[in-house]
Amino acid sequence: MSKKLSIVVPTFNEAGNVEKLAEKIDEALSGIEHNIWFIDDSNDETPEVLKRLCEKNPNCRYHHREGAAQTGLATAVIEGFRMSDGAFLACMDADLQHPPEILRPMYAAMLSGADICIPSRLIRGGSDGGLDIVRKFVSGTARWMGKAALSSLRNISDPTSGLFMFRKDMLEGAELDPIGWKIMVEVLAMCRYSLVVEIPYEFHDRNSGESKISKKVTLQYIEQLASLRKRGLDHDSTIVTRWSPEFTASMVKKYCPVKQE
Ligand SMILES: Nc1nc2c(ncn2[C@@H]2O[C@H](COP(=O)(O)OP(=O)(O)O)[C@@H](O)[C@H]2O)c(=O)[nH]1
Ligand SMILES: [Mg+2]
Repeated sequence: MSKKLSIVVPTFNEAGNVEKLAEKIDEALSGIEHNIWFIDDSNDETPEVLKRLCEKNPNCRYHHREGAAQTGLATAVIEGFRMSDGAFLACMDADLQHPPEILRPMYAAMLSGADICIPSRLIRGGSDGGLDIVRKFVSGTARWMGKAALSSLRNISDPTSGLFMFRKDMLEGAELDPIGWKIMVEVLAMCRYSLVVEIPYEFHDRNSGESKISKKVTLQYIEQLASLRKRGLDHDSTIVTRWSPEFTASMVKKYCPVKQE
């Protein structure tokens, strides 16, 4: 069975980040078969930067879409999931707020039998240090609302982030139709799975450029939750396991140790 990993990265005006991100992902996943799919809605020079990057890095692919800018994050990620060829799929932001080094421990969780691996800022060993007080408040409220609305989010410590990895075959038969940005919420509510593994990670400041979050995105999230209360599957029997930093390190050693050259 293939163990290939595809990382889907949505981009909107991330020219200053994509090359560094690709380099760090390749470094983090040395020895692991992987590719990186940039799904781009930019209206700046990002497509040219991506074109050059893909010409020199055989692990990189990009798909540029016209006319979806700033409304297209979730559709971009879904398009990337469908296009990519990995047996395991990950979603990661382009701005290096999600540290690429976390991909190897996430991959170890998948090889150990997880259906989904969700890194968390909110368990021992994690940190949301990159957020200012307003974003902390908004993010805390979004989590609370999600858990109140959906059984699939109830036992997940950090359900509203955009960083996760899962088995591609979970998409078969799943009707994903997200409004707005919260693609992981959609996957958690609409796919079938039984084991979720959480591992700790440290959230960082944006490397370059600006956040594109807006009030509209917040309103779309509320709309999405209301819709998922009707459409979402029941997940009361899902098992959620939390790995400590020490256990995570031991699982990396066991399943995908870094080979010394
Ligand atoms: N393809 C695509 N990507 C987007 C869009 N909006 C945001 N992104 C990307 O989604 C990720 C998260 O966006 P960001 O602005 O960093 O949000 P924040 O981290 O919540 O402040 C980044 O990689 C963005 O480039 C969009 O409309 N289309
Ligand atoms: Mg960001």
